[in-house]
Amino acid sequence: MHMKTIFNDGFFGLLVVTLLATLHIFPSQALAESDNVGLIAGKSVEIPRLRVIVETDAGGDPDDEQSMVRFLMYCNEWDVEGIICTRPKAREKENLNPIRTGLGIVRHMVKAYGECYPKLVQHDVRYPQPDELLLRTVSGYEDSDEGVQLILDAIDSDDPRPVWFMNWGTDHGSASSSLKRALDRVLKERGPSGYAAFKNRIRLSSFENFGNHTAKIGPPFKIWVNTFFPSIAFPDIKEERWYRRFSALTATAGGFELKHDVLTDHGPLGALYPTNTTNVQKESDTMAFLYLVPTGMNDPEQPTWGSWAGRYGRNDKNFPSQPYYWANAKDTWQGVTHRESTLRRWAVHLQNDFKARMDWCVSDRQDANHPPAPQVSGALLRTVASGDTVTVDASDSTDPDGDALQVEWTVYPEPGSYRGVPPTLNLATNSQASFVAPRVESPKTIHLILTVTDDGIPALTRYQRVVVTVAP
Ligand SMILES: [Ca+2]
Ligand SMILES: [Ca+2]
Repeated sequence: MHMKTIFNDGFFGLLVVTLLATLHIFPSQALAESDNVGLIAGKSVEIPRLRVIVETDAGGDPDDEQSMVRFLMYCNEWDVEGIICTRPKAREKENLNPIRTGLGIVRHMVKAYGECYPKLVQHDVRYPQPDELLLRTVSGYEDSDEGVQLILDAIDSDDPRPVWFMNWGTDHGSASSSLKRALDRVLKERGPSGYAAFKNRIRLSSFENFGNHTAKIGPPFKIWVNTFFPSIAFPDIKEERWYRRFSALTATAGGFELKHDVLTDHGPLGALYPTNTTNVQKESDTMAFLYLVPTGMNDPEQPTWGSWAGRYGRNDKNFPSQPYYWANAKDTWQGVTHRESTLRRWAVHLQNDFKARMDWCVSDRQDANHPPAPQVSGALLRTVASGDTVTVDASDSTDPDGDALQVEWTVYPEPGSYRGVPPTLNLATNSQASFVAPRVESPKTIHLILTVTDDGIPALTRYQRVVVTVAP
């Protein structure tokens, strides 16, 4: 049977989009569940804002403070339910912050964010009020209940969205994770079914600090993306833990220069970025939230799709039957097949984006750059038959500053299930591309990435992803 994209536009597209938005389902979830190809289509589906909680042992390795500067620059992208600080006393010698408690250090940073806020809201009205953020910045010390209570309140709320939890390590001298404590309490007070209902509302982009709750006490977390490990996935890179690669892959990408772009003339928050870490711009914890930045290309429910924190595969070694992921995936990019290619390919984009946000701290709207808005005509999820010509068109893409746009369509072979030679894209114009769907024996997916970069300073990039399911 000759199948075409069924609902790539119009009423049904709208209907599906509305449904997805109402149910807070990511388009990819619908895709994953639709083995009956052809029933699902989405068009410019906006990913619902994620609810997030950060748990940091700031006051130890100063790299938490580095990551916190960047995190606060992105807090317009999510609903930040809370920031939990687990270290009661800053570590002597290693941490040189004049403030000597973890909570004090982070609250001071949130206040610096507050000083930037009048400028930041000019660039995005979704930046949260500093006072609100300050109220949600709490202690997770062992003798405090605030962190545990914050987690209980967020997860027990009647908001239908799950909560993405990020533990940024609980290094020696830090209290144990408030999420671990919350789960202990819920299990004790609500029994196994109450515990399961609670746990099912949690998603993890996180370090592992949850004791028996990680794997021994069921159910498993719905999804855990470990942006920190593994360290020994590949013999050729030996003990290099994934979190240690962030600095190496991004520190100077696109000409990024810490002193020029963050530390000086970019307001009080950038000035708090510590420089006394083992690796320059270490930011070990940054990938936990970069994984969640909605760029148009990623979907947090799909670790194998790739993100600004790289691409992730199942951790079958340690958790063979659980939906737990780590950084063991490889991409081939610019001729290099390596795990690092999964992040290196986006490094310039993500550093330019950070740069622009630091500019927002001190600039009026008209004096800074803002990312473009890629727009694909037709469905983002399509089903076609072998031999069909698939056409994708991005000519409706825009830029809020009126910048000229560079538009690029590429096949991203690794996330797709089609394992033959990737199809060649025929480029009709800069914005329009087409390919002939290859022969398949069973339904296979091919991922196309639309990359749109403006010509502002710094140049900013956003994406869209079209997933084409090819039926025999
Ligand atoms: Ca940490
Ligand atoms: Ca722009």
